Amino acid sequence: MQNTIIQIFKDLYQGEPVLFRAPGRINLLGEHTDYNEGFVLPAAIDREIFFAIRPNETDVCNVYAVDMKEQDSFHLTDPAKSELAWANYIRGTVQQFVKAAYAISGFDLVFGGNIPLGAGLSSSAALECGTATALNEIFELGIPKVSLALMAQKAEHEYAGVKCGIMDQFASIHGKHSNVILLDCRSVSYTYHPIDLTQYTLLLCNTGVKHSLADSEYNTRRQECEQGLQTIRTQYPLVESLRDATSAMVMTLHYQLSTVVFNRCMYVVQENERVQQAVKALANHDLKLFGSLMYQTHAGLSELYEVSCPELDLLVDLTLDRPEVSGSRMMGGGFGGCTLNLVETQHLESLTDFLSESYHRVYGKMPEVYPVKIVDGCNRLI
Ligand code: GAF
Repeated sequence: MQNTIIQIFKDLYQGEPVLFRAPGRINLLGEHTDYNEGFVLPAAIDREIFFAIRPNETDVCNVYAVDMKEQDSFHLTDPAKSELAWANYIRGTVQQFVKAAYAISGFDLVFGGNIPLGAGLSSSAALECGTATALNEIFELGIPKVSLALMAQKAEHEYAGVKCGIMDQFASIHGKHSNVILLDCRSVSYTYHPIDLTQYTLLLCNTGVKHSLADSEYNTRRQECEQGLQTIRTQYPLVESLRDATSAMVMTLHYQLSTVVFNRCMYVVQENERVQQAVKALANHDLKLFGSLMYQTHAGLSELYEVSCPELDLLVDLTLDRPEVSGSRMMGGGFGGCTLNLVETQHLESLTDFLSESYHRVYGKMPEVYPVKIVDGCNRLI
């Protein structure tokens, strides 16, 4: 893959590029908590995008997307959006550098990778973060990693219109081999926690669907949380975000919150508590407990937060009678994409067959199933 990207760069632009990689991410626990200033537990995975890049000493940025076989060119100072969805992640990122007056020039870039699109594995965050990391290095800007993640997040807000939290960009940049990241999304401070996967595999199972309401419902969930927060604050003024609320507080306000908003708030409060329990389970090498927290998260996302869908629910339900599965849940924003499963490695093959056949029987298509490994975040390769 890397060699193909470099060769295409040489064919298109001549000369020797510098090579970077940017990974996608999984999230083990802490879903829809990041924009509530809560806690998340993501990790970077061995599904990646490679970037061959070189400054071209003009003010034009030329980008070729190998997988799409599409080309985009834009002037550095032109803030316009492109008709090509993928191009906006790059344009949006470049604009963050321009707006902050960092000294960059135009560049030639070829990228391609193996992060499945629309699967909830943050291919867009990888595109933003890889671009940000590459610009930071080739123009020797010395921007700290946390700031790069925040710039990448802003690109997503402004050029994709999704008011995402910081989790995906943070994980792509800060990933660490064999570790999950406990990220406090309020202070953007973090600690690494090793996950002992000697006998287990993290298995993604892709429904192959992305329901069209995903982006609009995501923004609606943010508003509902904000609405709940305002009501909670009338009685508990010290609560700055849902991260500070407790189940008892939410219960007290049961009659002042609509059922929907009550459920959203309850889910977020409980999910933050689960993340804390999950970190303790990891420290105790207790992947059974960790897995049961994953199931609880799925139930919350499905019933209280209402961001699951029948395809995701089926894949999770299918694992319930399988003792080799410690935990299973939908992952990411919801309404499609993947489930994440914590599976005893020795039973991986039989489980994969079972899930694939059962899903096929109901939906008439095979889900894509991929075991993933936890790897380092964005870096320069050559
Ligand atoms: C998407 C968003 F981009 C993240 O910020 C996060 O909110 C996630 O959905 C849900 O946990 O991936």
